Formats: sequence, C-alpha cells, structure tokens
Amino acid sequence: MTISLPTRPIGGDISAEEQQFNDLIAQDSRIEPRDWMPEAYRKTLIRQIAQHAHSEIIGMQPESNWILRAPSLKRKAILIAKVQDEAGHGLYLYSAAQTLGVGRDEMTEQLIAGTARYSSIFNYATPTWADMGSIGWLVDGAAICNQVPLCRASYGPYGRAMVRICKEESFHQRQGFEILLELMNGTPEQRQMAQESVNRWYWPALMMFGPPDDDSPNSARSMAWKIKRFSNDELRRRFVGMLVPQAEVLGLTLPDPDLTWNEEKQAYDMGQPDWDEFHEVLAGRGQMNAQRMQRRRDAHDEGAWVREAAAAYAARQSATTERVVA
Ligand code: BYC
Repeated sequence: MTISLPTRPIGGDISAEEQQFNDLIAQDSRIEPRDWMPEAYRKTLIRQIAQHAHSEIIGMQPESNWILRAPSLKRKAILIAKVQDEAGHGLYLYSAAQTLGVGRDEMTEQLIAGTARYSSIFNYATPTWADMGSIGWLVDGAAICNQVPLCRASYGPYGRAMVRICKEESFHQRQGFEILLELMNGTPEQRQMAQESVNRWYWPALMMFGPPDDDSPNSARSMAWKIKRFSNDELRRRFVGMLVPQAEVLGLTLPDPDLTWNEEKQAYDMGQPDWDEFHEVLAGRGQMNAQRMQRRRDAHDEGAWVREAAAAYAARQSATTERVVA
C-alpha cells in the first residue's frame, strides 16, 4: 500500500527544489506555505483539508437539530458549545487551506454548488436524543482516531490545526459517552433507545475512515507524502479495538455478528460496512443529503447581509488607513 518518493535525482529529472521537498518529507520535517511543493501535493492537501472543513460545517446540522429539545438547560449549554466548536474547527481548516492559495469564497461556492465532498456520516438523520450520545461517542471517536495521526501531517498548517481540533474532539467524545452512560443507567426504554441509536450509527461511523484499502485511490500517494500516516482499514481496525472495551463498560452491544477476538493476530476480526450504501451516500442519495445541502444554501443566503456589512466595513477601514498614511 505504500509508494516511495525518489530520494535522489534520476537522470537529472528532479530539480533542486523538488529534491529539497523530498528530503524534508524523508526527514519527517514539515512543509510550510512558502516552501516549494509539487502541484499534486498542493492539490491533494486542498482536496482533503477543504473536505474536512466542509464536514465540520455541515456536521453542525445533525446536532443543532437537538439544541432546542435537549432534556435540560445543562445539556443545551453543552450541545451549543459543542456545535460552536465544530464551527471553529471549520474555520481553522479553511484558514489552513487558504495558505495553499485557494480562496475561502471559492471553497464555499464549491460546497454550495454541491461539487465538494463532505463526510458521508452527516447525511444520516438524528431522530432521538440518544443520537447525540452516539454522535459524540462514535462519530467524534472515529474522528479522533483518524485525526490524531493527522497532527503529524507533513504540511505544517494542517498538522498544527489538527492539534487543537483533536483536544476538543476528545472532550466531545467523552460527553457523548456520558450521554449514553446516563441512558444505560436509566429506564429500560432509555437503554433501548441508546442501543437502537448505536445500531444505526455504528456502521456509518466505520465508513468515515473511507473505502477499503484496495479501493482507496488516494491513500498510497498521501501516505508516501506523509499526509496520511495509516491506511483507511488500519485506522478502522484500531477504532473498533478502542470501542470494544468501552461498549462493555456502557453495556451496549456493537451490531457486528462477526466481531471476534483473533488471538493469533492480536486484533479483532470484523464484518464489513455496506459499501453500496457508502457509494449511494457519496453520490448524494443518502437519507439527508438533499436536506443538509438545502439548509447550508439557505444559511448562506440568510448570511448575505453579514458578508456585505463586513465588506463595507473593511472598505471603510482601508480608506481611513489610506488617508492617514497619505
Ligand atoms: N465521506 O482514496 P480515498 C467531524 C472520498 S468532521 C465522504 O480513501 P483519502 C465532526 C474521498 O474524499 C471529520 N467522502 O480518499 C464534525 C475520495 O474522493 P475524491 C471529517 C469520502 O482522502 C462535526 C474518495 O472517497 N474528517 O469530526 O485518501 C460534528 C476515495 O477515498 C469518505 C475528515 O475529513 C467519507 N467517509 O481518504 C462531529 C478527516 N471517505 O476526493 C464530528 C480528513 C472517502 O477523490 N480526511 N471519501 O473525490 C481524511 O482523513 C481522508 O480524506 C479520508 C479519505 C480518510 C476521509
């Protein structure tokens, strides 16, 4: 699954700057915005970071659905803070992508036009309060598992943004675990609601890691460039290994009949998500794709006056600064 980058000029094909780039990657150093980088590396990063940013922004919707209905003032306050954190993550990530020369407006246009991807997981509905627990425990849990290695991504601004995001995700995961724990310590109906929710979110959460390795066109190159450090399947396996003992503490069953400990491999054997469903969601035909996109477009339109006011204020400030300088 790995490909290696050339480490020395072959027939004089590699320029000095490309050699320097390859050396930095080989030494596990960081590439910074002003460093030379291959165009394909830049494009790969813009693709991944923009998708990640869009995921954080669209990812606010399934949980904001419950802010007004959360069962207590304390729960509302926690949920509002969590959703605000996701907005913040989107902003750090858009800023990281901007250092690669892509404009925020351009990325937003792509999201609004439906030509950009965002994580499949946010196209599932949140009909019960237990879904707030499942999103925290499973979705933020999968996000941490995927994103901790991204803190070491070879592109400096991306890796640094991930450090802060991971700290916050870790808090989110615990609040989701705590919601489920409280339900599991509650009435039989509450326990049933928690289990039903986990049954719905488990497989979609495993899909967050991307397609299986032999169907992942971008992995080999991203790993050679040290953007990704582990393959999709490897991270999925690690995540399941992390979930099993936590599910035992919660008293929840993970809905995979093939999940068994393999003594020889010292890892869990597991079933496969429904990859047809994954591709349907990616093609825009999931439960909530149309609704998520419509909500995003409406929010963009409703925010037009804020963008206009900010632009008018910035123009006035710069005119004032010009007069002072003159
Ligand atoms: N959903 O070659 P592959 C959060 C696409 S938000 C949709 O393996 P790669 C949170 C993939 O983009 C966290 N698309 O790709 C927020 C590619 O398409 P293109 C979101 C997917 O990039 C709010 C194609 O399939 N996390 O935590 O090497 C509330 C082939 O895949 C998905 C990130 O964004 C998917 N699940 O690996 C709560 C993490 N999987 O672009 C929580 C950063 C694959 O070629 N991203 N695709 O048309 C990554 O780590 C990697 O981009 C992936 C995919 C592992 C997702």
